[in-house]
Order: sequence, then C-alpha cells, then structure tokens
Amino acid sequence: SPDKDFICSDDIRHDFSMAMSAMYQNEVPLYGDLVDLVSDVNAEVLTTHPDIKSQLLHTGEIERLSMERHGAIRLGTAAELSMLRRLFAVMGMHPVGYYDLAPAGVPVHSTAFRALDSHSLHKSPFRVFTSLLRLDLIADETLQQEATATLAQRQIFTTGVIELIEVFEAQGGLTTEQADQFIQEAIETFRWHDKTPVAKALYQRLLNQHPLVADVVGFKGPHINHLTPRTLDIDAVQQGMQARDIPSKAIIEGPPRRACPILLRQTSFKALQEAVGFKVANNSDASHEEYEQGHHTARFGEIEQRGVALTQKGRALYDELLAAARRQLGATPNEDNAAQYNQILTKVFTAFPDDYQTLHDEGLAYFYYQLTDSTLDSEDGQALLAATLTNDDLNKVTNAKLTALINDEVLRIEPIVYEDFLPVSAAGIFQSNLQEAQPSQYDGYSSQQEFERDLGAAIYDEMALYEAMQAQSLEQCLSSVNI
Ligand code: OOG
Ligand code: NI
Repeated sequence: SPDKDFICSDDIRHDFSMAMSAMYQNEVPLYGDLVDLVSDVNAEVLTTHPDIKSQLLHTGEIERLSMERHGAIRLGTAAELSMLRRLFAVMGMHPVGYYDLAPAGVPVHSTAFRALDSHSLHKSPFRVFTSLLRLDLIADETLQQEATATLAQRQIFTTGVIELIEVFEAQGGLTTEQADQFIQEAIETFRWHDKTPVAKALYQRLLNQHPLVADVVGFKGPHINHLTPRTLDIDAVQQGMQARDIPSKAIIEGPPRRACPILLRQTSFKALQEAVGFKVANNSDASHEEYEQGHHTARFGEIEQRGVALTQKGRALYDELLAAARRQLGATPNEDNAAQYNQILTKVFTAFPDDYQTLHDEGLAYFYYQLTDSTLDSEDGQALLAATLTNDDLNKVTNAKLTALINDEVLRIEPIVYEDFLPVSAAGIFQSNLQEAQPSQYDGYSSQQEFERDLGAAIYDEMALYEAMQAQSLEQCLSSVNI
C-alpha cells in the first residue's frame, strides 16, 4: 500500500475535476447555467421520488451526484495518447472500453479514462472520453502529411507535468504539495487557446477534409470540448433548456424514457462559434507574431442521465432494438424527424423489460446485492443466506438461487450504474456539434489492438468490472452475517 505521506489518487482526481469545472465555467459561461439547471432538477427529483432517493442512498451515489461530470478531448498522435494515459494514472483514471466511431463517419477511435471500483468511483466519478484522430482515414495524402508534420511540432504537456508524472511513477505517489503542483500543470493541457499554430488557409483545408481534423490539428492542444453534469431527469432538463433559450440538440441519444433507466441518455446544447486568431504564415518579423481573425466551432455543453449497467445479454438486446428503431425510421435521427423517432423508439423498446426484478431475473442487468433491514435484524435470514450460498463460487451463483433470496426478502438488489459510453450515442454527439456535411461512414478496419499499441497499455473490459462489482457485493453480504 502507498506510503502514508502520499495523497490518495482519488483525492487528486477530485481536486482536478473541480479545477477543470471552474476553468470550463470561466471559458464557457453557458456550462455554468446548465450546471445550475441540472442541480435544480436533481433536487426536485430527490424530493418528489423517495424511491430514487433511497436507491441512491443504498448505492452510495447520492454523495457523488452533485460532483459527477465527464469531459471529452481529442488527441492527434500516439505519443500524446500514451503520455495522457500516464497523466491520468496519477489520478487513478484508467482506460476502460474501446469505441470505434469510424463506421459512423467520425474518423477517431476512443476510450474513457475513469476510476475502476465502486469505492473510488463514489469518491470521484470524473471520467474523460478520449479520442485519437485517425489520419490514416484521410484520403488526401498531401494533407495527411501536412497534418502529421504539424502535429509533430506541438507539445501538449508542460515540462513540469511530465516531471511530476515521472516522480509519481518512481516513488508510487505524490505528496500534497506535488499533487497541487501536478493539478496546476496538468490543467494546462486542456486549456482553450484562441491563437492557432496554423495559417487560415491550412485550417480551411483541414476543415474541408473533416471538421474534427481541423479541431485537432489546427490547435495547440486538446482543449476540453465539453463537461457533462449528471441529471436524474434528462427530459426535464431538455425542457428547461428550451425554456431558457439554450439551443439544445433535437434528439436525446440512447434508450427512451423508462421507469427503470438503462445505460445512458444524453443531450447537448450546440457548439459555440468562437473567435480565433489564425497565424499569418509569411511573417517576416519573427519577434512579432501576427494573427488574422476567424472563428472555430467546437465547444459545447452536454447533460447525461445514467441508468443500470447491462450484461452482455442486455446489451445485445439494447443494440438490437436501437438498430430496429433506426431501420424503421429509415434515416439518421435529426431535427426534422425527432418526434417520429421518439415514437418509434418508445414502441420498439417495450420489448425491453422495465422493472428491476425482471432485469435481474433474466440476467439483463448488473446489481449490487445488499442485506435487507430485516435480514440485518434476524438470525433466520442470515442463516438462510449462509446455507444457500456457502458452498458456491460467488461468481457463479445461479440467478434462480438469488431470485429466491430476493423473494424471501433476505437480499435486496440495487442497480449498478453504467459508468461508460455508447458508440452510437457518441457519434450522434460528435455529429451534432460539427459544422459540415460528413461522409456517412469510413470503410477503415476497427482496431483495438492498434489503439492499445498507441496507448501503451491494454484497455479494461467494462463488463468484467461490472461483474466484479456484483460478485463483490455478494461477498460482502456473506461476510457480514454472523453465522
Ligand atoms: C466526444 C463525443 C462523445 C459522449 O458523451 O458520448 C461524448 C467528443 O465530441 O469529443 O462525449
Ligand atoms: Ni460527452
């Protein structure tokens, strides 16, 4: 275990996420309005829905709710990705899940950096959706070479942060002082720069290739492009945005509204057009940089509502129903067909059971097992639990056995919240914030292996993490009975 003089990585992550939120609020004031709106809606839900409140109390999420955020960045090179992995590791954030967005017309592949276990997640759920630009998908070879050369010249990390990452790796932690310094240095990587390192003409050519290429190659660093608070009622926030004239996206990505939320629903407000100074190329006087005015559209606001994590089987059903809804619509969901899409989606998803007990019994979702209050008070309940489970491998207890214990009110279940992202939704979020028409898809191969090579590490499988959380909760039940 780490030396007692070192600050816990969870605390560094918490402080970093607060610093990031303050910086973004300063850069994009609308984000602050959104945070206020979400906090009002959440307070209202907790007052009017005691069942939701009790669920969040049981899972421990209630304490993290108001600080819950995810952000997103886009990187240009393998070297950037691997250094970023080392930077996030200082804060206990590790790559989970692989997302290939090329089939949806976005030339990137991605992972999410986040904490891994319940305890750490509850201390700070901060996560960052991180994309790597795939220049290999850019057809224009000359432009591809120019982009590569431009990216090779930038350094997105301060010297100070690299030193502190090395200190962390060598000594296994950071002191409080080093951690404070680390946060200050690390945040620089994510800051917005309103002066570009490229000339307007090159920017325009990058933009014509794909707006994402311009957003990555045209800038000094991977500015945080949104920061997303978590709401308990995304439909209420969507209405609230419209009432406040915040220009929201027409479609809420993900599953439809349900009694028992699954996975993730997301909506956003549109990206802002921001003033940018483009470097004037043939500047004869090197001591006096000249800039020419223009603009760039990239940064936006997003809201998310999280529901229960699905098993492989539940996820397959989700993917199947989502695809069916889109097939029925016969088009990509957009502003013009939004109402029709919502109708179809709601109808198609009636095939997905909408109560926690059935989701559990059919093995569609992950749950924490907890002792009921009556089991805590009763030796009979505890004895029954011990007798039923003692000889089992806790990873392999049959659902039928657990269902019986739930029916006998020995155990209760609480949903394990989904901590990850959805590729179709992510593509929708990307697309709604890019300015120009995109090709509908890239025919590149998808390569997690290549991504992991660039990352310099293996990606965690999110399903294995949820399974471990579920098994661990059962183990805790068993170890807390005194039989
Ligand atoms: C990332 C878009 C994906 C989400 O929440 O699914 C995303 C980006 O625009 O860089 O943030
Ligand atoms: Ni997002």
